[in-house]
Amino acid sequence: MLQDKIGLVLGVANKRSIAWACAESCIEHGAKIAFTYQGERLQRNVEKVTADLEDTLLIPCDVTNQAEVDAAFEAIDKKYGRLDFVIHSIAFAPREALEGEFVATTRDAFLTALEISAYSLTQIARAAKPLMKDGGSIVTMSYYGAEKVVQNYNVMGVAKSALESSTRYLANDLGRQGIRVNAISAGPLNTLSARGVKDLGGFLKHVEERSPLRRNVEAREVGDTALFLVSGLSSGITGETIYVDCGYNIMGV
Ligand code: 1JT
Repeated sequence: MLQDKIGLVLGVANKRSIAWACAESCIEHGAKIAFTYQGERLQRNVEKVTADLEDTLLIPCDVTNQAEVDAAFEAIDKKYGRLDFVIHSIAFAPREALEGEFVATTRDAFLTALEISAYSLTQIARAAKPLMKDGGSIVTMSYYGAEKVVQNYNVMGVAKSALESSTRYLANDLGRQGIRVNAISAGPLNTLSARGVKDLGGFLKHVEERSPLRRNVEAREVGDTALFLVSGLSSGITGETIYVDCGYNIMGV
């Protein structure tokens, strides 16, 4: 399905990462993928996870450093000369901001969360645009807290709202170039990022009891949806947020 396609995946921290599940699904269907990482600690992890892949490219890319972002896309241009899809799976907020009351959010925590978790999509889309010569597909990761209040999700909810809205504005701008932009709203997963979350276990159990499928989503299912969104199967879909959450979001009381 993705033979001869070149993709970029941002946000692999280890084998459990949503970004890695997305990469695996795309690789299984023939894509070649470049990966970015933030900092030396994650570099070693990404090297380990991708050790068996051929024709890959690992590039440092801290989105708060524009020079690094520019260099990353230059490296992709140099090696492949083009780009067909991007999977953006990065977010950050200071740990203290993801507990207690939202009203306590500091200016610093707010700006950091919005910069890394929302603005980075626009930054990456702008850099990817000239490389997407035959059109392309950009996919980002959101969460239900963008739309409804989820205890403790706090400033990340505000950042994900901005991310979903950015997805629509980018889809409008880039549509005339044949570039589609969509978000996946994934159910909660036990990833490295989620480790920091207070009572993640209780939270996963809640979803298991309430979601129509009576279970939590698997990373592989999010990966397969990303595969669908970067493939031609979804050629008529852009600006959308697709829930991959075992149906949790459709429930009222
Ligand atoms: C971040 C973190 C973004 C955890 C995230 C996230 N998007 C979803 N999760 C999992 C999660 C987090 C909370 C939650 C439910 C799910 C941590 C690092 C920063 C970025 O609340 C019930 C807080």
